[in-house]
Amino acid sequence: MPARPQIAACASVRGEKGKEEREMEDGTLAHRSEEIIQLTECYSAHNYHPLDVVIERGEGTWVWDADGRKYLDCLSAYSAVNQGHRHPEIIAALIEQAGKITLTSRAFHNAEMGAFLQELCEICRMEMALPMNTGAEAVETAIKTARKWGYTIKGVPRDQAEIIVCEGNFHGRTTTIVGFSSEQQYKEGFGPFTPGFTLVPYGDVEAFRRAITPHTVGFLFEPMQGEGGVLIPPEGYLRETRAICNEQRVLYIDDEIQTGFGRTGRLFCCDHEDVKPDMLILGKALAGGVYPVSAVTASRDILGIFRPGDHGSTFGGNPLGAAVARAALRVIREEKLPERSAELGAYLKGKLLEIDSPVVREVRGKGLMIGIEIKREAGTARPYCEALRDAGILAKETHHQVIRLAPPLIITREEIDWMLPRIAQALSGGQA
Ligand code: IF1
Repeated sequence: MPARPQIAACASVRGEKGKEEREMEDGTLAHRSEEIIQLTECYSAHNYHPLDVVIERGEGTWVWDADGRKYLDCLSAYSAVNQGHRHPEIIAALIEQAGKITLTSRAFHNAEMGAFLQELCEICRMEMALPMNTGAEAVETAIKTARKWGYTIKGVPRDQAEIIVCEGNFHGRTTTIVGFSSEQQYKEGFGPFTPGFTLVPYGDVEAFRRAITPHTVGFLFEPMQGEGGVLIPPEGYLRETRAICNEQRVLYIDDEIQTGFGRTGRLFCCDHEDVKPDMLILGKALAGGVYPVSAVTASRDILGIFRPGDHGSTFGGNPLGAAVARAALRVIREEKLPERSAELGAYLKGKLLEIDSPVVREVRGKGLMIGIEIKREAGTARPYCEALRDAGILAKETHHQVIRLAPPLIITREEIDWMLPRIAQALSGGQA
């Protein structure tokens, strides 16, 4: 490669990492991927440590790398691509809307946003929605909503509002949100942080009850923790904390950015305990991984607290995102993705539990959000993810010990059957 000088310099700084050349099926060595990785690592801030695979194309459950190798995607871009890559109906909506108008700003109305929010509210059984773009922005929106609700409706004294959050939480990367993370690395070097958050252990109803004060305005939680390592709270936790929030007039703020839209085998994860949140925070699969669209949905007495000028976003509610999200919601409904996720997730988890592996500590999950926890004495999950990649399956480790399996919800039983022996081989302990 006639490398530009800066890239050559970066490559030498990078040293050993990423220099591997994997053999192609026809015996040739893969070079394009390596060149692209070098270029990327040279210019990109190193805020990630991706697996050494360059994805160039995707369709449905499958992706192809820059050297033509094919992989089954078991991450789905952290559950954003629940509908599968480039779902034809979603792409058609994108193209059709791109032929009309993409962005108006909220200084004017656009012809798509109203219908999008109506359809979203119907599917969420809510009355109002506030559209944003990324998950973190929607979480920030929920925090602002809970605080303003606390001051104007609940009567909390000015600037005294408290929000209870859980240890192991992941709600995004803004300074306010990382400020209440229990993960040191997410905060280290980024302070000072926003006050007003109280951490409690995840899954502990009594600890939650004890943390409530007259100034508590909200309980912000994930109904299953993804980044926390695919953690499921004890049965009854969602129901009991819901009841306490009702008693104490605390808003129950359910972050389903990752667990929403069928991922855990129900439309929303809180449906497993028949619980209805006060605020439901959505993102990722809301627009099928085709466009960043997020939203907070709630009742009129909660989202009704906003006045013009209180909050906003240049891109929030834009017509391109709205059209894409409408199609993405239609696909979830028409293809019964929550039902598929429940059925195929139960099948996959059942088969994974049958694998007799010396390195697996536990297999857990709901629907198609499954974690395989590797025993500490067998090392971290990373080399197993690398072995899976070499076998044609893309998964990413979380919290060092857990391999997360979260394929698109359109996955078929045949594709699961294709994966299973490969997963068994990677977990055989003989280091594939
Ligand atoms: C990254 C995890 C997944 C989320 C919940 C809000 C957000 C997320 C429950 C923020 C985002 C992502 C972001 C991604 C890694 C990822 C993740 F491993 F960190 F936990 F999905 F599993 N609430 N989750 O899961 O949404 O602003 O990113 O749109 O690379 O940081 P965002």
